[in-house]
Amino acid sequence: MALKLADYKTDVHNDWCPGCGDFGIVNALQMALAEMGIERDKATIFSGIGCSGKTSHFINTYGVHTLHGRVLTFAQGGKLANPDMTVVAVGGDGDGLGIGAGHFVAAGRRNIDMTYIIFDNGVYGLTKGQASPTLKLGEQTKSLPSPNTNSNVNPIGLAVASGFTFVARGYSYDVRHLKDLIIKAVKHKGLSFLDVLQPCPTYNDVNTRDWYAGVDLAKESMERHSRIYKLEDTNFDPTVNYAGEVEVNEKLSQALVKSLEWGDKIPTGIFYQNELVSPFSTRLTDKIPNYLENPPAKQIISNSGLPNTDISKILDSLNV
Ligand SMILES: Cc1ncc(C[n+]2csc(CCOP(=O)(O)OP(=O)(O)O)c2C)c(N)n1
Ligand code: SF4
Ligand SMILES: [Mg+2]
Repeated sequence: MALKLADYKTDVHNDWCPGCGDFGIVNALQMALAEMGIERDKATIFSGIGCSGKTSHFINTYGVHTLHGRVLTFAQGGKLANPDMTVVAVGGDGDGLGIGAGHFVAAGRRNIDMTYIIFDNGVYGLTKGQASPTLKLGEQTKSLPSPNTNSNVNPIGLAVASGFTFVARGYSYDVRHLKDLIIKAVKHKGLSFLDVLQPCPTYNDVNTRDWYAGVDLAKESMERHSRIYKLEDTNFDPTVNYAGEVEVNEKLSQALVKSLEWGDKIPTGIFYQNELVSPFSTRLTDKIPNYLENPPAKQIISNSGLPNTDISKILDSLNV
C-alpha cells in the first residue's frame, strides 16, 4: 500500500518555539519521503544535538539521535554497514560547522551515497542563542552582549571545497522548493549537502522571516523584493557534464563565486552537482568485490544464539 505523508509523522510531542523554521524542514523531509515512496524501514534519519537534533524523533522511520558534532560519523557508518538504507543526516550549524567541522571536511573526501542537511539559523538555538559559525562578523543577535567578533564559515563554499558532489541551499519557509531539493539530494549518486536557511524567531532577530522577505528593503528604497531567489530561474547551470579538468574547475569556481552572494540577493537551489566522481561504495567494491551483496548489516553475527566472534579477550583486557 502506498505510504502517505501522515505515515511519516510521529506523535512525539514537539517543543520547538512557535514559528521556528525547523517545522518547515521536517515537513519538507516528510513530504519528500512520501513522494519518493521510501518504505519506513528503508530509511534512517541520523541527527546531531541541538533544537534541530530533535528531528529524528518526529519522522516515522528509523532514527538515531547521536552526539554533538558527530552525526556524520554515525550516518556514514550506518550507510556503509547497510548500503540499501536511505540515509539522511541532519543537524545544526553549530553541530556541523563548529564542533563537527572536521567530520564535514572528511566526509566530502569519501563521497558516501547519503544526504546531509544543516539547519542554518546563525545561532546555537538549544543553548540559548550564542553565535554559531554561520553568523556574520559584526552581527549582533539578541543574546549577544556585543557584536560577533568572528568571521563566518561559508557552508556552501566549504562543501564544494571539501568534495561534496551535490551542494544546494533551501529556505525553510519555501517548503515545496525544499522538498524538491531534498528529493534531488537523496536521488543524487554520492554525498549531497543541503544548507537550509532557517529563521530562529527566539534568538536570531537579525536574519528573520521578514528580513528574508526583504521588508527592510521596502523601507529603504520602496522597492521591496524577497532576498531569496532561485538559481534555476536564472541561466546558472550547476551540473558537471563531462569528466574533464576544465569543465570540473569551471563548475567548482562558479559555485564558489555564487556562494559568496549574500545581502540584498540570496541564491537558493543547486550550486554544484557532479555524478562523475566515484561513490565510496564503488571504491570499496574494488577492494572487497562482494561488499554490496554481503555488507556488514547482512552478515550473520550469531549461530544458535552464540556469537560468531569471540570477544572475551577484548572484554578481559578492558576489565581493570
Ligand atoms: C560535546 C558537547 N559540547 C557542547 C554541548 C552543548 N550543546 C548542545 S546543543 C549545542 C549547540 C546547538 O546549536 P546548533 O548545532 O546550531 O543547533 P540548533 O540548536 O541551533 O538547532 C551545544 C553547544 C553538547 N551537548 N555536547
Ligand atoms: S530556539 Fe530557535 S531554533 Fe530552537 S526551537 Fe526555538 S526558534 Fe527554533
Ligand atoms: Mg543553529
